[in-house]
Amino acid sequence: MGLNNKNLETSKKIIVLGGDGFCGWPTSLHLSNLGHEVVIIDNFSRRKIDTELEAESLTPIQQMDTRLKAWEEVSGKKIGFYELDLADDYDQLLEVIKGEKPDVIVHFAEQRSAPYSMKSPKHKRYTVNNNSNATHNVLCAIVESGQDIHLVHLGTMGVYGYGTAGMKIPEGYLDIEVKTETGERIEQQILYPTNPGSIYHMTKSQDQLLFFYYNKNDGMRITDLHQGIVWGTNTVETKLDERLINRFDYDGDYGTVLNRFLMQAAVGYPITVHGTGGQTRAFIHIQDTVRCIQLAIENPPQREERVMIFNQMTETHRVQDLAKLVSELTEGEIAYVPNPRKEAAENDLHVENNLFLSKGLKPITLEEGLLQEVTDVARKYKHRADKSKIPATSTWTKDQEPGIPRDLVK
Ligand code: USQ
Repeated sequence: MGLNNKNLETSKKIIVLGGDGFCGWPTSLHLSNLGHEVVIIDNFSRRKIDTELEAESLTPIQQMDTRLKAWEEVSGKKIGFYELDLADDYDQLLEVIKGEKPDVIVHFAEQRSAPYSMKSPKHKRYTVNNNSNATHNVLCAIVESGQDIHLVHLGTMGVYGYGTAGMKIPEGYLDIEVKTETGERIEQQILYPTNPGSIYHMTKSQDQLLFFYYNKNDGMRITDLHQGIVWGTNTVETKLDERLINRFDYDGDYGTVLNRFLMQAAVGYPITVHGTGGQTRAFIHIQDTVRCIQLAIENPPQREERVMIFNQMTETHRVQDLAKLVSELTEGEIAYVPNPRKEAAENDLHVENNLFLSKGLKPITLEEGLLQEVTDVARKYKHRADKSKIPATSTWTKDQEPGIPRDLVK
């Protein structure tokens, strides 16, 4: 699979909010390659946070102008771009929606790191202000524009918490039975109760309520994707040209667990398991992320239909098993470090993901050789790594210790 020169008969105008980020950029390329007309809105907040943290993507990502020029050269397709802060620039956002008249808006534009959201009161407040205002402004502007736009939002598996009473986590809605005063039993479906584990996850839980309200009040068509932890870095489109390369975060705030383990092994740093490593989480490869967004766009809810919720994950793994897998693949050494987070030391996780499978998703799993590909990318760019940025130093409470390997504690 490579470049797609056909224009879809069902070509749509799609605005991608946060289209410069780790999921947003490859999604924008994928949708453009499919023949959709794509317009990105981004405020480069993620790049500004790189500067704040003095931690850069391991891969040399290019500036937006260069990215868009490269894509046009490679594919012959143009992607539009507006620099806007969605949390602040409401009037400009409304103007763009009125002018571009999108069929779909894909919303990635939120601060997405749990550790970053827990660093300090400033970071907590920034994450809440940014994420909640951005989501609300988008919803409000869609209603104000008077257009029938399908909103596809990137949510998180973390809204559910990671423990259940032995049941599979359903796709958004929980069947319940209530007993009335007369003893009658009535069945209902409610939004699965949220149990966020960080300020970041809390904002995504609050997003769910905003979607519920705007769907109920304005009949807005909304799909909320509860995504697991993304691993991998390349997609079909980002591999087409070095200038299209995607981000690879490895630092203690933005690096996610599997990519961190692969990168740590590649640069000769201990694989940092937080606590016992008994935490079980849901995972998805970045190539499946972009495919899921495509499937969500192709399968919109009807007007007046309730918010459609998909669990966007393909497999679950225990952190310690991932560490062992990476260690075997790379001969990397494992370090059990203090857990800087407040989370269950051990949990089981069973997740329903039939909706995407029924729409045609063929999951890419850890077995597919792509772990080696991530390792190769990490080795290729290891000269760009700053090892001092690897430990997770953001703690959930003041009395916790950072996740630094004991031998390396100064
Ligand atoms: N962990 C380690 N060692 C590390 C890094 C992490 O043991 O070096 C552990 C953490 O303590 C945690 C687990 O690995 O138990 C996952 O951590 P993570 O940083 O990979 O993922 P998380 O903070 O949950 O956040 C990421 C994305 C977020 C997304 C979420 C999906 O940054 O945007 O919403 O994954 S989910 O985890 O399903 O809620």
